[in-house]
Amino acid sequence: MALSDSAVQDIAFNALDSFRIEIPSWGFANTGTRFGKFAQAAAATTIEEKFADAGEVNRLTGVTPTVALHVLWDLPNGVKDVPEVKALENRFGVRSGSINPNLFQDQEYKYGSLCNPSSEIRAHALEHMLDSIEIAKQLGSRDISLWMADGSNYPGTQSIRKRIAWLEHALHVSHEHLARNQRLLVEYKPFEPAFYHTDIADWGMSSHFARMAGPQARVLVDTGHHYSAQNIEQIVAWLLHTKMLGGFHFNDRRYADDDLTLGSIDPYQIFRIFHEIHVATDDGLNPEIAYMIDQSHNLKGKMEAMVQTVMTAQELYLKAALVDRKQLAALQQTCDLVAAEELYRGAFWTDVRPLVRAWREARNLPADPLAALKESGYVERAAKERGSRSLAVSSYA
Ligand code: PSV
Ligand code: MN
Repeated sequence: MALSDSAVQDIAFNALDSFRIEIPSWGFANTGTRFGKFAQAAAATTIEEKFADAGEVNRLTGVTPTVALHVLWDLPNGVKDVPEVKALENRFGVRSGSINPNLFQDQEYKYGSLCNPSSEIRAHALEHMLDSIEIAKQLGSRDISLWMADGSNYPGTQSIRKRIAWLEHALHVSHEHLARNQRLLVEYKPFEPAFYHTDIADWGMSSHFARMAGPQARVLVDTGHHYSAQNIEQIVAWLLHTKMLGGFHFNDRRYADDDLTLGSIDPYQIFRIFHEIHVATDDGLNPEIAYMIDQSHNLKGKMEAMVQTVMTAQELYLKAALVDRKQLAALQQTCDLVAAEELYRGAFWTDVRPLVRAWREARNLPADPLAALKESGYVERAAKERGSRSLAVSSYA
């Protein structure tokens, strides 16, 4: 039996009320590929401008109350920068979200950070982890989100097992410094910048390191960090089952870690991930999941791309919420394959945009955030104010 319109609206409003997604400070700054950068006049050049942009995205969408910070890019002086960040939080109405240590850009990390064969370099990297945890504490941030570039490029040039042990140790020590409400999220990536072996290459390795670190550590799934054919929702189901799922970095990819807009290549993939989470929630697993965007756009306008991504995430989250999960479970039980698949696919093909629009109107938000961004003239104003700096900037931060 099909659900009534008001039942569908209830499901939709509940789902959208519960969905929040974090935006990355680095998504507002000029970035590029290793072949070059195309600077944008409206790109943020300071932490203040990044907070201004994040605040504007939150004003338009109402669902991005936190901004992920990258320590060296956003707090180059470490804890000393905390008061400035706090002032920006108050001024622009968005809080600091996950704190991302940066263990990949210093020259000394050429052969690794927490997995470097040099004990001094490992100690220095660990110190940065502890500083990042302290920054998170002072900012009231729950999550310290770790991604490392560590790995090697040629067979036989590093001891893979020694590096495992060094990393186990470093993460365990880091975990000991967490406050009780804090978490350590361990992100994996199969390759890039290392092209032979990466020290945390997949979800199994991340799960292992998180377990060795301690009970407040979890796995972070970046949707761009998988080989092409990998079944990401199965990984998510496993992480839910083993209670190790901590968060996501959302983006889309066609080939590797392409940083394309979420859902631009394979929206069905994200729908399937969200479905696993809705089922696990029904089953009482109560996963604590940090949804975050990890995209930095080179060609699209940064503000437009961020708003578009948030809207896409809401649409896909809602589509997955519309699956009649009771009926689906019955069809799975009787192995009614075609009916089960049609039910599942049917939710995916539902045009949920009118529902999201109705929800925004009911919550006093702009019905069409992209149109509202355009009408506001925010990007043009930013381009005028920032142009002389942003067009001269050629660094990532
Ligand atoms: C690495 O590719 C990554 O996904 C990590 O999350 C970094 O923090 C982020 O990208 C930097 O852009
Ligand atoms: Mn990431």
